Amino acid sequence: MITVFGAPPTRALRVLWMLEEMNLPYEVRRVDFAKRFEDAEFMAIKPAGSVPAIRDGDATLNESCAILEYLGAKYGPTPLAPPPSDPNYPAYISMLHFGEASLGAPLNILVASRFFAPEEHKKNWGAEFSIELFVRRSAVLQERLKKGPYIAGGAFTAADISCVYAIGLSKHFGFDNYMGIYSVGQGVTLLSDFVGGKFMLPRGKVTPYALAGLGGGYFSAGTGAATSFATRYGGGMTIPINDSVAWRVEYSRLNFHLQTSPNSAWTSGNNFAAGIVFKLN
Ligand SMILES: N[C@@H](CCC(=O)N[C@@H](CS)C(=O)NCC(=O)O)C(=O)O
Repeated sequence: MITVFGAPPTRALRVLWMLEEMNLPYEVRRVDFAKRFEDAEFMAIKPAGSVPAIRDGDATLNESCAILEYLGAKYGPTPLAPPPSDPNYPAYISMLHFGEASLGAPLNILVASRFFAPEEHKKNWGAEFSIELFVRRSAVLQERLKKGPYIAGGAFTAADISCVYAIGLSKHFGFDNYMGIYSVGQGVTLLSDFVGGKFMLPRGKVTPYALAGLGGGYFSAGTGAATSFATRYGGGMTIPINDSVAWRVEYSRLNFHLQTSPNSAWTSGNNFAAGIVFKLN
């Protein structure tokens, strides 16, 4: 029995997808990401501390795309892993590795910078460059798909699994627009609009997310009006009811560049929202 260390939405998804396609028996050994360095069994297999890894009898392997190659070679033949004699083999083997080495790997720098780095390091040059790399390199996929229905020719292969995961990783980054009209008391009305980024990490049926955005606020009172620059950050969770309707709860902190006291040029507020969202397909 093959044991897979790690679970979706990590790169373990590539391995599980291949195992399912090949109809091979396996078990998933979850790795608690926050405590992985204390997980002796996992660290013995993957001293680098990243997922996925597999144990297959006495063999242990890591690197998601190497695992795909191993499964095809060991448990094939399978159309998912064409042999060197196949005319599509050169495209297959290069795109299998392209999906991680060229597409997936640079995104790790972006994820770490945007979500774990201290505030002053979030928009570092390296993180911005990794977006540029990803966009430029993903054009290779378009070229491949102009030539055939799949990444490496006429049939679905492990190269598709590899590249689709990388594209899916970029989908965790979304666009967020947030508009609101509020009565803030003492005859003041606030009209605000924020645009920004969103990082979504699906966990089973629930999708928690973090968000950050920039925007503007327009305050109007009986006596006059003021426009101000504003920032917004926070997080929330979406829980689907069906394919097009979901519950959403969200908290965000709004900061307006507006002097309301002699000591501060900023004024802030907390925003809690709960409701139903509709998806238009
Ligand atoms: N090239 C490796 C990358 C593995 C990787 O970066 N995994 C992520 C999760 S999808 C991870 O564990 N990151 C945390 C770390 O490296 O410490 C592979 O394809 O297996």
